[in-house]
Amino acid sequence: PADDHRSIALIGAPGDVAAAHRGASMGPEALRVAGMTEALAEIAGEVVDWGNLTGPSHPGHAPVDGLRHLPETATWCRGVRDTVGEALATGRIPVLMGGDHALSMGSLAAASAHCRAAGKPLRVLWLDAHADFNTPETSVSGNLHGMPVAVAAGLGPPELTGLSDATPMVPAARFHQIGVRAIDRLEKRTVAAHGLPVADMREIDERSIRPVMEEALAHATAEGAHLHVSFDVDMLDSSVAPGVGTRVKGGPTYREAQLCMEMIHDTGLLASLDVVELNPAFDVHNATAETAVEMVKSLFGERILSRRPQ
Ligand code: 4U7
Ligand code: MN
Ligand code: MN
Ligand code: MN
Repeated sequence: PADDHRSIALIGAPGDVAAAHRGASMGPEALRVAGMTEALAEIAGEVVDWGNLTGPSHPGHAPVDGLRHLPETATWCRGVRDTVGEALATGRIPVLMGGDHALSMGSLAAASAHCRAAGKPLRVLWLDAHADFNTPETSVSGNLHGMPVAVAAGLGPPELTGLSDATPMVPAARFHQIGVRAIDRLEKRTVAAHGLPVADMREIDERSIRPVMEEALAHATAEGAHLHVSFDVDMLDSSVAPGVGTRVKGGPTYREAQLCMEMIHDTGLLASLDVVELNPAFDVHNATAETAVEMVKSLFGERILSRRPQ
């Protein structure tokens, strides 16, 4: 597919109210310091940094009915939804810089409304160590950054499942998850009950990244879908990405993850992106932010040689 040169809207969302550890609120600035804007300008063409959204800071409350900071999370997600929606409506590719992963409920709400209005199929690639498929009933933490996929699929509190113009925003079958290696005991049952398509690390180990990604991308390619990529930086093995709130060993190597990104670019379908869960409070000399920027460069077409390998 031909490279399209739609302009990119960089949107900072410094919200960490839905995470276990504070500090993801420093993510957008750390990504800028690591050169996100310049990298995108060089590879993808026109980039405009729309600055940071504002929203509630972390109140430090205990969970209520199995959910922590529901009103604050909903406020952040509405802001993200409206701004990502504006970027899509004006023909731009929104790149959301989080912030915690609950913010993706806002970008998915926008992407799904946009696709419904345009009559376009939506596919979501969820790159994460976690399935993020908890509900208030299954969650051990009550933290909403562990629930965005379930919410998008219609499970959870109405304040969130109703963020878009239809419920579910994105049916479970339209997700593909890559890199998963930590699912909670009860969460596993929900994943099975709803048939969430998960390529876990064992599958990647046994089959290797390329066929797994080819399969995950085949549906989007066949449909000419709007492809939304939600990149939770903790997808990367914790040795290459220490700067996240929930580190998990046994993840994709730097090159395996970069190959995922290169293959996504080659589809020509990337239409919206989240980069979330970077937590500079845990990082070492901003190295995880720099790695995340390298991954985003590959997503937008940076390659080792200028020719495509056979
Ligand atoms: B992330 C967890 F219990 N499953 O629900 C939970 F292990 O957005 C972690 O993927 C969720 O980083 C991780 O709290 C959320 C936990
Ligand atoms: Mn995660
Ligand atoms: Mn599939
Ligand atoms: Mn996540």
